[in-house]
Amino acid sequence: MADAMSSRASAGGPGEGRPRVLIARAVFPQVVQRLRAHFEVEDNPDDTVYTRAELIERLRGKAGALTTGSERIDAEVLDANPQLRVVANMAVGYNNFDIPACNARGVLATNTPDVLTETTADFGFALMMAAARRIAESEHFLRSGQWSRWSYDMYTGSDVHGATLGILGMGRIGQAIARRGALGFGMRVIYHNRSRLAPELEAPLGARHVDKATLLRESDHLVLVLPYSAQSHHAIGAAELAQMKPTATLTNVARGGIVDDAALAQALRERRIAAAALDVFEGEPSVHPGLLEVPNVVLTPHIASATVATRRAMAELAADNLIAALTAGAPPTPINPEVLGRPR
Ligand code: 8YV
Repeated sequence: MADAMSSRASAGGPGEGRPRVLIARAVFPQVVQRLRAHFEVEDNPDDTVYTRAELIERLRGKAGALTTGSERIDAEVLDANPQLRVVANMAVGYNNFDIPACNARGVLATNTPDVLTETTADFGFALMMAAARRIAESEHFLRSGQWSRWSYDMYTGSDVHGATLGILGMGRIGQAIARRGALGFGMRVIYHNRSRLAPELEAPLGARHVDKATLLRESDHLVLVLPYSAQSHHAIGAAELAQMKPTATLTNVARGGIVDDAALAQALRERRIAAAALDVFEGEPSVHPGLLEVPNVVLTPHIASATVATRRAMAELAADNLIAALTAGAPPTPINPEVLGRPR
């Protein structure tokens, strides 16, 4: 195929040398090298988190950018850089991209689905188990030298095996978590999703599609795996937490903002649910102070996809997308393929 986006405004096109790209955060040196074989690359080996103004400035003259969830790409950024043709997110979630703004300007956006599904599901399951079995809380107790004797009710939690696993957002990662629960731990799986899974996907998991109220009411362990959007903002707030069992746990490996962190901190403080496990936060890397004060929450710094192999696969897939979009070929995982080949 010819240059996948040859009809776009020129930015280092034929006759002007190789396209210029920005790698907005530090990534594997091998991936930087790979991109250097195709492009004039500005990378960020110090891993500076650019301010908005700096991001806009560094994008000047760039035809493409490899971004992470830290970089917001919206109308202001795109209008300041009309030569930008493709933004390749090294993440499956793309709530940092304003897709309508990209569409309106013919900018291709890509993400990294699939390569992180199983790794993220492993971590979601581990967090859920840590909350249910009070692993982090009891480790802090031991490390702080408070363990002087055994007692029958010391750090008793709730069982995972045989319990009801509730999943809000039954996409690829939700299904991978459901598989772990149903096939590995004999859990009963219920889920709520905009659309019901095909029967051939539900059947092997024994998964039952329920309304949100039933999900909240019946889950022993509720795991959130839905994309963030205006519609999913505070999908779990005080009203939803009040519908959960007092023995239930809540795990979020999706995005900050899906849970109302202030309401959750209060529910945990008042033991209205038993425990929570969070890998993502509203306004991260800041964490709501109320969450830092309560013992019954496991807190991790947005690392659900963080294995060496998976992060490498994510970076390579983002690079595949950039290379295909700016040289020749079909980007493997476009978010808005409708802009491909469209003049702008
Ligand atoms: C990333 C993620 O680590 O893929 C996602 O959506 O949340 C994580 O895997 C993070 O967004 C950095 O880009």
